[in-house]
Amino acid sequence: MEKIITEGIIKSYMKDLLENLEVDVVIAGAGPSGLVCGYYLAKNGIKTIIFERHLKIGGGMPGGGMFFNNIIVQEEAIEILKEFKIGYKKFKENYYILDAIETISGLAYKTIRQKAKIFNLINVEDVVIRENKIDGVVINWTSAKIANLHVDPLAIISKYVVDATGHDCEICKIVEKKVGDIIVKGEKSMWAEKGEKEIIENTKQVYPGLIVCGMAANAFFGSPRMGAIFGGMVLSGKKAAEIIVNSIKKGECNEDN
Ligand code: 48H
Repeated sequence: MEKIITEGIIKSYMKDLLENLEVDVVIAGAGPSGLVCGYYLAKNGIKTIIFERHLKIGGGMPGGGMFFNNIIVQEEAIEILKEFKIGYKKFKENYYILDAIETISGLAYKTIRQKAKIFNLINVEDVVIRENKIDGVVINWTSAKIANLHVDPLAIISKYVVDATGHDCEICKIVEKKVGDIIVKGEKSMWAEKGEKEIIENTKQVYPGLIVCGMAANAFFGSPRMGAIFGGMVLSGKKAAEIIVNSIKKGECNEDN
């Protein structure tokens, strides 16, 4: 039995990896915005994988606000949550209460069922660049990073990379540091209304082949944080997917990797 368990896990995982060496979209980060983005991409037939550096998926959502694991979502994002069949209760006009664990579980479940593959425990540590376009990501085991081991990484080729890494805006910072041409302004202090409004405008392509969404979008453009309200995160993930779907349909991406 032990041999069957080991063989099944290794063979199936290797198959998953080998099938995803070249994809349409790589998303860095399996928080709420990255999951929603992955769901809508996969729903539109775009081959999508998500790398999450942690053991668990969900980013900042399971923690709710200061460990109180409920979250607030505004009316305009409820349609998305209905699509994921996530429960919600009206709190006040325009504001709903959701269970943070149910919400993140629901987002992850439907995203995976839609066939956006999530690889956890893998850190995106760099990008692949060709001329003036991001053409994929450079990955390594999170454990190698934690152990500070000098182990060379591997690369995954993609038409688009989505930075859904949250407050740290990590992929954009890598591009800022190594490629230049972009500047990460850094997130500002809390102002929920402004942060939630600007996150939608901030969700866009910031460098050829690189889209930023979720909290990373506000960090990139110097917009405020907003606390444990998540309407903006899911709307931003959906918008990032729409940008990519439209662009791929128009044939705007570089096909000759
Ligand atoms: C692989 C990585 C890497 C990397 C990071 O933080 P998240 O939940 O991000 P969003 O934008 O989907 O949601 C933000 C929200 O959770 C939040 O923090 C809010 C609303 N804050 C408001 C406030 O005022 O504080 O998820 C990002 C995910 C995490 O799971 C990271 O582990 C992961 O990205 N990640 N994965 N490679 N280089 N960097």
